[in-house]
Amino acid sequence: MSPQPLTRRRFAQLSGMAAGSALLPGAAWAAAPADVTLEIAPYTFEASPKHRFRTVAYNGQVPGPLLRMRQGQQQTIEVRNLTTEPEIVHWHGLFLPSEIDGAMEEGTPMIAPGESVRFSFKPDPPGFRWFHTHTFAGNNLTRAQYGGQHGFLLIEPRENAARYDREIFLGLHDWGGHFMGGDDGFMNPIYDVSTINGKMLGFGEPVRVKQGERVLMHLLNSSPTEVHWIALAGHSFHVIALDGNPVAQPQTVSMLRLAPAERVSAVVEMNAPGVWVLGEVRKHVQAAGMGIVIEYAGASGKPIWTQPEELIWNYRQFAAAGETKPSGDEVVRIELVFESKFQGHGNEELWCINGKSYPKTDEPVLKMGQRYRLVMKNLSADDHPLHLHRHTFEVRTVDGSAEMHGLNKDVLLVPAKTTAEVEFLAAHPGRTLFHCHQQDHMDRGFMMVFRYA
Ligand SMILES: [Cu+2]
Repeated sequence: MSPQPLTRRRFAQLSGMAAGSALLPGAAWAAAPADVTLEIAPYTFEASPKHRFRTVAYNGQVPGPLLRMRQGQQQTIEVRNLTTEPEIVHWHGLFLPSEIDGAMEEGTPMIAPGESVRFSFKPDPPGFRWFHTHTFAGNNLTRAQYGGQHGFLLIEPRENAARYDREIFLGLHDWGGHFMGGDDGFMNPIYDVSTINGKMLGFGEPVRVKQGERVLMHLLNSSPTEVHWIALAGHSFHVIALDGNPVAQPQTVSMLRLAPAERVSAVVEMNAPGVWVLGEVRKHVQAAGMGIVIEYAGASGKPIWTQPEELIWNYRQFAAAGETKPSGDEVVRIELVFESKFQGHGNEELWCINGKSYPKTDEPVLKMGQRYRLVMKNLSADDHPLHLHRHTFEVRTVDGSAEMHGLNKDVLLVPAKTTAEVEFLAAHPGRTLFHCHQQDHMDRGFMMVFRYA
């Protein structure tokens, strides 16, 4: 079978589909080179000489390649699946049509083993995004998010206002998961090894800095299930963006909390010469490897860690100052209650939204141009990182707080026994997945799809 060569005219037609985006079999595109090629293939990486993991990765590296795109500038991406299982790539935090966003539940086709696909899109919105697989893992704690398919994506704004001397990307991940029964009878994944950029503390290259530099750090938690707390001994973080979106009030904080899929962008002023540890605040997680050495030019010696006494994080401080009026009738409320159903001792629980587990969950219908408020009531005993695909939402209340505005995200951690409310504008027609970003929870039904009228 010989595919039709792709003419420029045909390319233009396809590119015009679905709001500037297209998906078609790779063979038809052989003539034009892609801007980005992602090869999904088995890969063995070394977190330390004693900790090697057989996984699946992008382009033979963990994390995958750092992709930089310019806002609104057409990108052609080729994805080759060299594994023996169907795969899919989700572009987390982008406003993409459902057919290429990268979720089966939205109708994105999976990429068959051995198949290549090409698609093109105009990346938006600007900021720190990422890409990752969106498959099902179930009881196999090496597949889907448990593996190595994740990478950084920076969409450069048309104008870049941030002032910094150096930009670094740090990815947090956990490996070697196995299920462990808790006191409550539930099974939860726990991990042997935790890494930053694929290495355990002391086994990767240090981040080399100079005194007086302003380093812009982009942190991503790509962990399948774990929330992480990060500090840099001797330094503080000036947080300028959450989930890639500039915050209304940048704040200087001593530590960061990142739920699965969350991102933090922070400027660190390098004003304390020495050799330091940037790592997980909780001792047992840092001992499992989650740390990286920050080394000033000319400094030497053993990396220094100072143990903070408590875990501190507060979303609200990044929202706009002053009082915010609660929304009125112009906003349509969608009430969502999260609960688990016990499946018997030694089993994982089944997760429900309004009493139903995916694929039986409701499919609320959104009206283009309407603003919606998701009222997320978490009745369960777990914290959940909730993610809305293809849209950015504004955080309005967390844990009974006063109404706020100016905090725009695509993932929000809703703690156990609390309610959080977020608002979004229905501006991107197409099936839209909403789910808990904890892999074991989404695999156990914690998902629903919004449709557009
Ligand atoms: Cu969850």
